[in-house]
Amino acid sequence: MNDVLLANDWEGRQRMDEKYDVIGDVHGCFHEFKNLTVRLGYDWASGLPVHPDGREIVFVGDITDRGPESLTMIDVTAGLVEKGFGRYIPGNHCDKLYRWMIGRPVQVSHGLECTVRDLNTLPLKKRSDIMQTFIRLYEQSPLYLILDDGKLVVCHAGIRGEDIGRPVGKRLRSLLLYGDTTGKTDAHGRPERRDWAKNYHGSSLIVYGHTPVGKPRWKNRTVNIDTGCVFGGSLTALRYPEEETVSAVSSMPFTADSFRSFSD
Ligand SMILES: [Mn+2]
Repeated sequence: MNDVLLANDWEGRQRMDEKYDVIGDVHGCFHEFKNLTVRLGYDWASGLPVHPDGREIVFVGDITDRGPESLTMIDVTAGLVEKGFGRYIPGNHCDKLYRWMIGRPVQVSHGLECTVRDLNTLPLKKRSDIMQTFIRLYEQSPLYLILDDGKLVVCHAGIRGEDIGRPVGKRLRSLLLYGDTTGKTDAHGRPERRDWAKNYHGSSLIVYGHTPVGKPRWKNRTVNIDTGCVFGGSLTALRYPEEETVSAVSSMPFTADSFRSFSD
């Protein structure tokens, strides 16, 4: 009898305990992604990172562009999602790559040219396979994730407390993919952004990326884990429910101008 109860309890706990490693913007930095997941205890023997404790990888988007191995990241991400070992939401780069793949007119710039170049070096069959894989991944992915009964929210660039749980309309879609932009540009010609995290007073932890910062930036119950791996910073994971960050140093050249600093 005790054994049965223990077994049920154990099964219940396996279902209830949601454990995630949320990964910041990878931008084709497969080498750093692999290093980081190994440090987090993932086993690559199957060709995909699998955790012995059933932890799941969650990507905040922007897995491709700029970096050296965007196509490998597409394969790995799609493989994890297909097998139920991981989750993914698209970032603005993913959205643009998708639109390019389905033949929409987009500017092949800001790192998309690297992914397109990599695709164009492949034999036609392989090129078509990877495009189908990415199109399928993108089309089946939500723009944000509500996990652990709402205690954890993952988005690419931003969300407001009152948006959580709401269907995604045009305004929310833009906030999720691009952040809270003013429509103006700053001295570097980059979109001027409002600090939405400053105005967030909810209790769910919001994990996001999109804006490269020197180290993970905590503000209220939000954390930006885009530590600019492709710009020579590091690739960061937020371990949940532990709420601790782990970063793997980047092998890419450091470009200080790519990082934002906040006055808080
Ligand atoms: Mn982004």
